[in-house]
Amino acid sequence: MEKKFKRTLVTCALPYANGPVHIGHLAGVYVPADIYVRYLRLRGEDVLYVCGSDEHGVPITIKARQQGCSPQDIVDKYHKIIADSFKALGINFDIYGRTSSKIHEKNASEFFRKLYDEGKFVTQESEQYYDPEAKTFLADRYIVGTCPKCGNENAYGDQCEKCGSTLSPEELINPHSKLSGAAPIKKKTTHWYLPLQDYEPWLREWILEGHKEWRSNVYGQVKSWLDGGLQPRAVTRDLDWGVPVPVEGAEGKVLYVWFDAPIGYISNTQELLPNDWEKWWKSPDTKLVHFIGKDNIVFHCIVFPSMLKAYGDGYILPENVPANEFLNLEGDKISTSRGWAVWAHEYVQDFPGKEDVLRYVLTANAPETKDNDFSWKEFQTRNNSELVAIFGNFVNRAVVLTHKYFEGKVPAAGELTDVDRETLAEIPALRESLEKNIENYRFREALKDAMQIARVGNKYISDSEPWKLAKTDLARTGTILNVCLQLCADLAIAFEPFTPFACERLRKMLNVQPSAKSKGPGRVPQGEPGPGIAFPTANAPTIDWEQLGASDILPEGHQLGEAELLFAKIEDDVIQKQLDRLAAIRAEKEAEAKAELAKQVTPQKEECTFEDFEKMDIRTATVLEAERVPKTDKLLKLTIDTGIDKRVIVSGIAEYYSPEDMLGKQICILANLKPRVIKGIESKGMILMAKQNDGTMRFITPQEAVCNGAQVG
Ligand code: B3M
Ligand code: ZN
Repeated sequence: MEKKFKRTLVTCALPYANGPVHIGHLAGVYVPADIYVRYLRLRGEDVLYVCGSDEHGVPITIKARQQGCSPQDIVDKYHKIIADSFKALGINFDIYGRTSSKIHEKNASEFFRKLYDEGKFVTQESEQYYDPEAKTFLADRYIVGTCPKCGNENAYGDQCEKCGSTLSPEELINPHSKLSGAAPIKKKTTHWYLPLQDYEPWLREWILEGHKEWRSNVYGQVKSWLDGGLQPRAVTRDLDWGVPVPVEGAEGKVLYVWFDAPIGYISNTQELLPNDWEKWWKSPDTKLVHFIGKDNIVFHCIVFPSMLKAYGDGYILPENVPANEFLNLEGDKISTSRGWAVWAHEYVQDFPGKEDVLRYVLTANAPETKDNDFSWKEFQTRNNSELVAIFGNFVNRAVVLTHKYFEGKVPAAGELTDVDRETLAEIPALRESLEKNIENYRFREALKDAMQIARVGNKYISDSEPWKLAKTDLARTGTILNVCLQLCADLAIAFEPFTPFACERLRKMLNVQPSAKSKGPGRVPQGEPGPGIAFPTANAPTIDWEQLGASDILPEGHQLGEAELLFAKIEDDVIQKQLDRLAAIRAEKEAEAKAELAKQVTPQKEECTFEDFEKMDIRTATVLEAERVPKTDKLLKLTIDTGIDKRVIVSGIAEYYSPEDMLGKQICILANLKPRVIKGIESKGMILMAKQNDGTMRFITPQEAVCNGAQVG
C-alpha cells in the first residue's frame, strides 16, 4: 500500500556558487524537479520547493585566488547569476537561499555541536599535506604537479583535468603548493569523523529492504557502497573558508562542505518559514524528495541520512531520491573548465521567449536511466517538428478556424460520430499514464503522454478537415471544432508542468484561468493586460487538472481570446551560431592538445654499441633540385650533391616543406642506406629529420655551411 502524505518537501541539489549552471544541471536536477512540483501543485497538493547556492568548498577559494578577489565576491557573483537564470526558466523555488547566510552558519554550527556533545563523532589523527612557507594545510586541490598518466604539468592532487584520471597527491610528479610553490610536507592534524559504519545495518534495512522501488541507478550505487563497507568520514577540514568548527582547539578548521551543504536545505526552509519549518522536516506526514545528479547519491542516501539519524529529534528521511545520470553535449562530456557547456544564463539571453523549448528538449531527452547527449540539431528538430508542427500547429488551426467560422465562440457540439468519441476517449487513458509516470519520476514518458494528446488532436483535425466542410455543413464543422477546442484545453492543462510559458499563452488564447488549486510561486503569473481586451477575461472559466480528459471543459458559446503563435520555428542560422561557438572551443582544445603532445618525448631506445653506430655513414649534402612526386601528397624527389656523387632521394617531407623550401639547403643524409624504389624512383639514402610527437618534422642542417660529403658522427 502506498503511504499517504499530507505534504511534499522537494529539494534540489544546491549548485556550487563558483560558476553558472548549465544544461547538464538543468536536465539532471532542476527541470525534472520543477515538473514534479508544478504537477503536485496542479493537483492541489501542499508543496514546499527548496534550493539555494552551495557557497563553501575548496574550488570557490581557488577561483577567488585566481581572480584576485575574496571567496565572498565569487559566491555573490554566481549566486545572482544562478538565481536569475532559474527564474528566467520558470524554475521558481519557494526559496533560493545561500549557505553563506548567518542563519545557515548558526544551524550548521549547532548541528555539529550537538553531535559533538553527544559523542557521535570520533577523532582521528592523520598526516596531511602542509605548505611550510604559507604555513597552512593544503587541500588536495591546492597541490599541483605533473600527471603520471598523461604528463600534464598542471594536474591537481585529486584529479587531472586533462586526462580525467583520479589522483592522490602522492602520485603527482614534482608536487608543489599552489599557494607558495613550495614542496608540501606531511604534518599531523586531527579531524572529526562520522563513523558511517555504525549506521550500515540501519541503512541496509531502510534502503535495501525498504526502498526497492528506488531507481536502479540509485539503489545500485547505495548497495555497492554498503557492500564495500563504510568507513568513518571526516566532517572537518583545515581551511579558512566555511563554517568554523565550533569547538575549542579547532582554530583554522571548518566544517567539510558536504557536512554543511545538506543542512542548507533545512536552513533555507527556516529562513522562509521561521515559525513553521518543523512540520516540513520533522513530521512523518511530510514526503521528502531530493532531486540530485548521480555524483551526489552517496551524500544524499548515506551521509546526510546518517547525520540526521545521529541527530535524532524526529528528522524525516527522503521518501525518494530520483537521481539522474549525466547529459553530454555534442558527444563530449560537459566541462566547466573547458567551457564545453551551454550555460543557462546565456541560453535565456540567446533564446528569449524560448525558455519552454529548452525545458521540453531537456525533458524529452532526459538522462533518467543512462547518460544522454544534447545536440543543437536535435534541439532544432524537436522544436520545429514537435512543438511547432504538432502542438502549435494543432492549437493554431483550431483557434483560427473558430475565429473564422464562429466569431471566436466555442461552437455547439452536435451529435458525436464514432471518430469524435474515440478521439475524446483517448485522453483519459493518456491522463492516467501521465499521472503515473510523473508520480514515479518518469518525466520523459510523462512528456510523451502529454505530446500524444497533441498528436491525437493533430490527426483528428487533419482527417476531419473542418475547413472543407464549412461551406456545406457548418453544424458538423462546429462539432469538429468543439472537439478540437476541448483537446486544446486538455493540452493547456497537461503541458503546464513541462512548458508553463506556452501554457500561459494558450490559456490566453482559450480565455481561461489557471487552476485555482495551484498555489505557491510555482504558479505562472498572468501576463500584463495589453491594449484592447485583456485575456483571460475577469470572469473566464478556470481550468483544473481534474477536468483533463472531460469533453466539456470549454462551454458552448465561450468567447476565445486572439490567436497567437504558440511556438516559432528555429532557423538554421541560429543553430549554426551555437555550433560555431562550440567548434571554436573544440579547435582551441585540439590545438592545445597537439602542442602538449609535441612537447612530449619518446623514451630512449635500447643501448647500442659504437660499432653499431659506426656502420651508419652520415654525410652532409646540398639540395640541387626539388620537385613533388606526381600523384602523392607527401613525397618530394630531391636531387642532391653528396660530395661523393649526385643522387636522388625520395623523402616524405612534402607536408612540411615545398620544393622551393628545399632548394639549395644543406641537409644531413644517411648515405649508405640500401637503395629502395619508391613510386618508380630509385631512392638512394635517407634525409635526417627531427620528428616531434605530434607528427611534425624538421630537417637537420649544419649550424654553419660545410663542404658536401663531410662525415657526421
Ligand atoms: N553542491 C552540487 C554538485 O555536486 C553540490 C550539491 C550539494 S547538495 C546539498 O555539483
Ligand atoms: Zn593526466
